Amino acid sequence: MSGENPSRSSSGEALAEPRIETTPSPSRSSSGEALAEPRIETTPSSSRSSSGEALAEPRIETLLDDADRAFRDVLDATPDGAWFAPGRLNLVGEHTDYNGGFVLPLALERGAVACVRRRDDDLVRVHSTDLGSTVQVRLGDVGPDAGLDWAAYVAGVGWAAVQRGLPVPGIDLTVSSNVPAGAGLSSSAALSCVTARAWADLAGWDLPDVEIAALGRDAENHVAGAPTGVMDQLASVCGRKGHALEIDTRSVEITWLPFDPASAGLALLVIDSRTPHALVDGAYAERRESCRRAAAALGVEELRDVPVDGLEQRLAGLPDLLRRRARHVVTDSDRVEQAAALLTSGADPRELGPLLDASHASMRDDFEITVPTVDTIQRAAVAAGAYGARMTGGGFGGCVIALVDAAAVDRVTAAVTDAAARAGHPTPVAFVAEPGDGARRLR
Ligand code: GAF
Repeated sequence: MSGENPSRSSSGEALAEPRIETTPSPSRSSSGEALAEPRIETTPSSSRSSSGEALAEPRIETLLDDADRAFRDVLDATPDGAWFAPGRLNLVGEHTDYNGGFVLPLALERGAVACVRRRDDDLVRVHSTDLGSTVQVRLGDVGPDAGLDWAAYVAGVGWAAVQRGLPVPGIDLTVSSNVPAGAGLSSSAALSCVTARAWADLAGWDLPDVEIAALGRDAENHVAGAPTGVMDQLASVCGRKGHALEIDTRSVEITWLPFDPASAGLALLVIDSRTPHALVDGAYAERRESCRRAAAALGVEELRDVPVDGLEQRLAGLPDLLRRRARHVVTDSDRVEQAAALLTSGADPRELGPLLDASHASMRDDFEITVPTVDTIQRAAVAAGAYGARMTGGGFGGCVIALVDAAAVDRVTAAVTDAAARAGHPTPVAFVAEPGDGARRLR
């Protein structure tokens, strides 16, 4: 794509900006995984088909090799370093983060690896090995409506830093990710946060982690046009191995709570329905607007301010749609507090199960963000013995998480695969998640 206003780089080279070149990579899916069906992965580092055949899944080292090779081959340069930022998985508390409520996400061990070099001009050159796409833009041309496509999540971080008055050098960046896109696992936060972490390190911005996350969120909200809340980027930057993060999204206070399903003989199974969603679609923004209208009608600043006690009575005067939207937000935020109390008390994590089921029902019936593919998987997982299961993420597709006995992973995976096939849905892909660390420099 060529813009109408050709400009010049500091080296005098003529640039038509932004410039987006896309070369299809036929052997890889958008998540970078080898395409082979059915894909049933039972551990984060190795995958298994339903017939037991091991399937290749790119590991961090492979992502690093890919990004490093592209840096030399496509950008014809040598990186200053390499960084990683994870995708996130939300245990409970959906669509509560833009209502000032509570969320309980964890950082995944999957994520985006970026090789990055600081430039001494104002050019931003980025390449995605997964998409086979290269984008080149001058910092001064980055902003809302810049038409940067996926590269808005990278270049937008520079724009967000400029808004804060930070000194912003240009960068070269190549990225490779193993977070499936549109699966509700925040592939976008992994991209914006790996960029923010790397840019901050190379430019010497001395910012606390929550500010690094805010740079990523501003890139997403203002340049990519995805009206997200604060959860995904905070989880990606502030995640800790073996912990879930209880986040008060109003104060942005984070409490790290030990969460280690494996030590209790459990597994957190993530089942991708392979029905992708897109946050820039109107439905997410529509839910935000409904919540704002419900809060206004209730005379509160945010739905966070509505107590869960006596909820039905408090909401009784609202039109049915707003009543159900508000009920979901208030009860799901309360489920986060209940889940956090369980984890804090050291209770058996199996006790989280009913909260997961209740959250799914609330998303399905009140917030209306589930779709038949995820409902089928959620039901099948519970019927096959999961302690609880729910869709995770923004909704309208994506992944279901199920808390299962470690020994039941294969059985539950087979049951959801079978249920999806019988309903004529895409073959799901499953893997076991463990809470990992947040964004960091790799070398
Ligand atoms: C998406 C958004 F990016 C988050 O901010 C959050 O609202 C989530 O959907 C729903 O809980 O991931």
